[in-house]
Amino acid sequence: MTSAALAAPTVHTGKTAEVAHFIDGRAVSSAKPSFENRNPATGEVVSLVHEADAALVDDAVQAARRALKGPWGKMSDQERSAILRKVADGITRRFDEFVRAEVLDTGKPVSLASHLDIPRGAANFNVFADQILTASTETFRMATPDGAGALNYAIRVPRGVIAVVCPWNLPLLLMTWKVAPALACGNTVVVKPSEETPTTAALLGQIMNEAGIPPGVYNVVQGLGPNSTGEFLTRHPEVDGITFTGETRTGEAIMAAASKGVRPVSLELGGKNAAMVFADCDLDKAIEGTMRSVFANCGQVCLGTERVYVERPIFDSFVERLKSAAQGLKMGDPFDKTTNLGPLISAEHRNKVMSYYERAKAEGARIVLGGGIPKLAAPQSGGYFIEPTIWTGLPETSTVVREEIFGPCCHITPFDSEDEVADRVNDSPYGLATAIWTNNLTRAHRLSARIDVGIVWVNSWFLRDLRTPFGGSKQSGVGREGGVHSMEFYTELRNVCVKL
Ligand code: NAD
Ligand code: 6OD
Repeated sequence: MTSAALAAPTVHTGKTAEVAHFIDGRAVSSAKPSFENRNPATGEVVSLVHEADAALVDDAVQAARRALKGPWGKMSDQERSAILRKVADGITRRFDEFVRAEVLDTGKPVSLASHLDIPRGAANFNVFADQILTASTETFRMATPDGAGALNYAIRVPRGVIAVVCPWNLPLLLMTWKVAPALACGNTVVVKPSEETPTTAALLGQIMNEAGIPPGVYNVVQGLGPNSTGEFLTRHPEVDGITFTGETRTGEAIMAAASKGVRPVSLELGGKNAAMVFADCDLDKAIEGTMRSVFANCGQVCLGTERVYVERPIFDSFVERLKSAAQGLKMGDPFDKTTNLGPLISAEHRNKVMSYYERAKAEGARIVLGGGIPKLAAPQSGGYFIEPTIWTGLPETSTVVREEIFGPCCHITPFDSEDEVADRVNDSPYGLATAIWTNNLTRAHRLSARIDVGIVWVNSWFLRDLRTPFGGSKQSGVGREGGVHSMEFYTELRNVCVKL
């Protein structure tokens, strides 16, 4: 294993760029890059990515351990908070570079990357720079038999080295959603970005250095999951906690890895989210919100809607209006500002989504729209585009109504009563999010308490104050992150009792 410093992970230099690891404050290479990173919008190779073996993962974990004992471990909350603000400023300063890297890695429209992914990457650091300054713990003055009493209070201490394992759908946003609170609380991190989207995590290493984050506090190891970097990291005995976002089955593997040594986990997993559209809703707003929740990021959003339940009196008009709006989506070059539907992340993922499209046909769905692969001009003809698709007519037991597809598609079912729709929505192994479209706010409150999910939106979607708890119930996850809830995961509470 060589550990030579590489040129900073470059994006689009003419010759194929290499994406490296970032360990102890510098870019580090493996002996050679081991896999290609393709632009999903064209299928062309964007970069060659290095893969960390067990020894390199150990280097990163040891760097993170050393950094806990260095200046980072001695800094006040105020000092860390100020540095995190510089990280946010650094992302904003190099905004275009981050946007370009994210668009090349994911194929997502530039409008989405520049309005959501990259601004949220910066915002996550500012939010937790604020949060750490208001974190508090309880203190009790207690009575003792001798009358002198005792002072019993709690302090928060960093958990230690945190492994951060990330998916590909919102790479910078979801990674910083974990890295920012972990660092705010005084931990050090080793990040394992998705093999599909390695670049922005590497680029963030440069920002960390510029902002004054000491070497070893933020480390990145590139590679695959099982029998590779992800598994080496999550099984590493000197990792003190694991935070993961990704598929439920991977979450199970990570939970099993964490059981060795009894390490805590925070898991943000899959979903099969529903929308409930009542006849008394503002239909224009329900169509606009459902369009976003089904098709944003080409349906590759864990919070996205794949099951739509519409009250029978407005069922036909809702289906027609959603179809007509979806026909207006524009696929093509993601760097074109008018493109609003990008490709899926990979050929493999498109095969998976296509298998559900075929399954829907076989199960007897009525195909309202789409169902196939579009014909686009070069170079997008080489990309992993798929048609936006709407189905009706399937029973609740069918595969496409039960399983997470993670593509630009939904099934629409009519319903006749609040009880019926609540039971249907709850009949899922997942419990991440739901959207309720109604002007009857009493009903909205009633249903919000009844639907077994982590997040309920009423007449909105994806809207949220970042101080509130985020996470899922059932197979959609374990734990909550956001605001003070992140503090709960990224710190240990230590009880101190002082006899007076
Ligand atoms: P994934 O589970 O396949 O991969 C996520 C990460 O885990 C990758 O970095 C991968 O390399 C790594 N990994 C895979 N197997 C591993 C193992 N055995 N040990 C350690 N690491 C391993 O998920 P994905 O395909 O990247 O993302 C899509 C999924 O993520 C969807 O199911 C989606 O619903 C879910 N997701 C959930 C949320 C949420 O907040 N609940 C957010 C985004 C995505
Ligand atoms: O907004 C967030 O903080 C968040 N975790 C979003 C998750 C989106 C899933 O794809």
